[in-house]
Amino acid sequence: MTLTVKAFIKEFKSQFQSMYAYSYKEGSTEQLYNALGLYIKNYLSRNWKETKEDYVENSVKQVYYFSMEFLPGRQLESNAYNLGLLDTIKEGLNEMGMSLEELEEAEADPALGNGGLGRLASCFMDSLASLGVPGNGNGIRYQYGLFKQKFVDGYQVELPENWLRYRNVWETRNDKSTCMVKFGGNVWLEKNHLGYMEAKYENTLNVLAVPYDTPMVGYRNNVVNNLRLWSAEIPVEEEENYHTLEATEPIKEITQVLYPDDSNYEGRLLRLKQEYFMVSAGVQSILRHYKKYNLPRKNIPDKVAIHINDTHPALVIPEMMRILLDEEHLSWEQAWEITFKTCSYTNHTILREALEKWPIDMMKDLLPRIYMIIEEINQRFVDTTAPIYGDRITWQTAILQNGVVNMAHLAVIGSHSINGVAKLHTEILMEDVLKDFFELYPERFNNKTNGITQRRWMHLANPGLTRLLDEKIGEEWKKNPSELKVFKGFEQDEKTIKELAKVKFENKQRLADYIEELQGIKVNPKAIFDVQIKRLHAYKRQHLNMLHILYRYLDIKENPSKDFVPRVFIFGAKAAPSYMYAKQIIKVINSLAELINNDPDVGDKLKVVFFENYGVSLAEKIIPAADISEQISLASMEASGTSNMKLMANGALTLATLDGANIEIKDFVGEENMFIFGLSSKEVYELKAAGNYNSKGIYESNEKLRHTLDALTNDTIPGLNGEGYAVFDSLVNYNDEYFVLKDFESYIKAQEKVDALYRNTDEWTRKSLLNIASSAPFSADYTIKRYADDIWKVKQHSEQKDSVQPLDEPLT
Ligand code: 26W
Repeated sequence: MTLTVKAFIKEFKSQFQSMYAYSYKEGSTEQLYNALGLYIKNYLSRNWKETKEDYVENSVKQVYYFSMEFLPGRQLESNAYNLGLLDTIKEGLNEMGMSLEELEEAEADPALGNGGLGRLASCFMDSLASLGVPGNGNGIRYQYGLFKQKFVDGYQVELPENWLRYRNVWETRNDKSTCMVKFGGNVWLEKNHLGYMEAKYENTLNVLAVPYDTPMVGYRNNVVNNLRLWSAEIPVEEEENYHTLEATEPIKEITQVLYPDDSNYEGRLLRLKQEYFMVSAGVQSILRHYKKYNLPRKNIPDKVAIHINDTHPALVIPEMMRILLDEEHLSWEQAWEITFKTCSYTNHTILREALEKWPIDMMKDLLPRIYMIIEEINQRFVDTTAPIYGDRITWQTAILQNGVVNMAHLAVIGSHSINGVAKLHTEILMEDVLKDFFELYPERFNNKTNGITQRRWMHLANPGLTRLLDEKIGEEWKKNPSELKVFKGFEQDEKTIKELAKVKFENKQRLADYIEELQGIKVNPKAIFDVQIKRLHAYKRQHLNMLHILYRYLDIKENPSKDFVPRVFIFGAKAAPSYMYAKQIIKVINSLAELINNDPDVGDKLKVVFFENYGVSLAEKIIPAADISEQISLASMEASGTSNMKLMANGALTLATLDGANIEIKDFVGEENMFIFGLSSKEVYELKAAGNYNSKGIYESNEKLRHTLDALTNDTIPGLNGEGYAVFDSLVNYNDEYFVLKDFESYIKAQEKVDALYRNTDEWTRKSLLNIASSAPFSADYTIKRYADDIWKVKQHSEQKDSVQPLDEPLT
């Protein structure tokens, strides 16, 4: 049944009235948004219920994606869109004198993640539902998301992100499905009257895990999957023991705030509590649900797949063992076979400092039974591995080493599948980071290159481009992204090239207006919009970008009559609050921006915009307007990247090192349609192995570079308090860990090529078109199809969906 505009208006009015007891005409934007959100949630609730029932009735295999982070973005528009209601709602709102865009701004953007890993989890949720794959998310309902970033005098300041302040219309608290999670205390094993070993606990801290469920709506297929986020509370029956507010703190703090660190592991007790809390509640709830299938326990792996998103949820493995041993009374061998066949693991980073290692003492105190099980897993691993492979490899791959629990080793030993997130990254896992394991278990390793959902990142973020594509190649690409390649046929079509250029220009105009409104900076929409949006980290090399800007600024000042192609550099990046160097880089970029944007000699030739508080909603505004996608990490360091895919799909040309998925971008679109520079990953490994890198030597011998670097310390940039020195020092005096100086020259050359090409608008747009047309392989639908087929062995269940066709050129 399709919803008419008239029916919508009537139902919306009554929805509003039932919530607020006055007319919608009196409503605030927040209230109107809440009413609309709840209206949509009611609308989809039947499909939500039926999807759940359908899965149980048909005993289908389900996948559970365990992740400490999800970054869903705003859900109003995407839910309305996937349900096929968007146009009707827009029209209805207009008739009532409102606009969807305006109401949408009242929606909080749930920042329950740090960056790429969390956003990937949410793209996957969208694809699972859209493909009709029975798949659920499992995570934490943090009361405070990733901090809100402000700049004060160019410095990053962190403010709390209270995203739940005005309620969250999408979630449903599910008191029927709570679980109890136990921490600390003493544990021992005792034979019970049936002769089974039973785990006995005393003095534990009991925490009630309360699930909040959020619908994950499939694209026009009536499927609604579930994202389950857990919140920690005091068990009702223990409430009387908590006399003061203070006493409740240790429980409430568990799900209070997201750790704002990515790519850096800190061995904090609270984080370990969060990990176990989420894992224990998730596994308990899965096994309880499995009982509805009325099947023997040995069939669990036929009906359940649990995915471990980076090592953060790796305690799934001992937790599942605990339940199967202590509560289901299976033998170790039976329990292990079930656990191992159920679990799979994705690695998302090769940075050593990001790999989790928990102190044994901490684990023992907090999770005594879990630690006993980990010890046993480790012992059995050592006992079976050492006789075959010898002591060296066994020692290097053990879970318990030097007083720590190595979580990556636990995840690898307990999972039947281990994957990286881009071809190069998987190779590096096999040859370097997890090399010894690759020798033990080659068959477990596989690659699954990341993907993005076109629905959010093209259809909704870029309606202009979507209309153009619909008009040129029909609408089939929306269900089947591989159809995008048909757009290649328009490469030589002058009219299409002009139309595409117009779409991009309008997007840039819109972003320019937004920049002016937000920051008061006037930027020329005819300039090249050069975009780097991602977490701030030295390995991602925002400071290389900064050095090029500085170099260009000096060039403009010294050569006033030279003809420059106007450029607007756009940044969005948060730094981990404790990451000093990253914060210093932010300050340098901001001070440099201040200098450049206010220098009358510069004018339109150069502008620098650093957005505050980068996140999903901002990305949706920036990406459609980008001309250049900066993907300039030191080769080998970026596992995959996903902004590279979003920017490509929106017609930006990629300026990149051969790192992560940039390599696959090159394979699909061709080297001639992007700008590649810098060391290859092989060269990086060789340079590291040789051990003779000398950044100071480069500084001394390269005049251009020296001139630029000196400007960091000679008061060229006003407002700095030593941050310029800090960057200079790390690059020149501390031997430049990420080879910024080594890649500087070739980066500058690549940037010159960018300018030269931009002078030829049609040629530029033609390449932009080829990028859009070649971006289909990075659809998360394909990625999820491969996870479902190769790793999880789950089927596309729903009847209505169109089965995803494999690509012509598979990424394996
Ligand atoms: C323990 C602290 C911590 C927290 C988060 C360490 C590491 C992380 C994440 C693994 C960091 C992350 O988000 N990695 C990114 O994952 C993306 C999705 O696969 C990739 O595209 C990025 O290249 C990778 O940096």
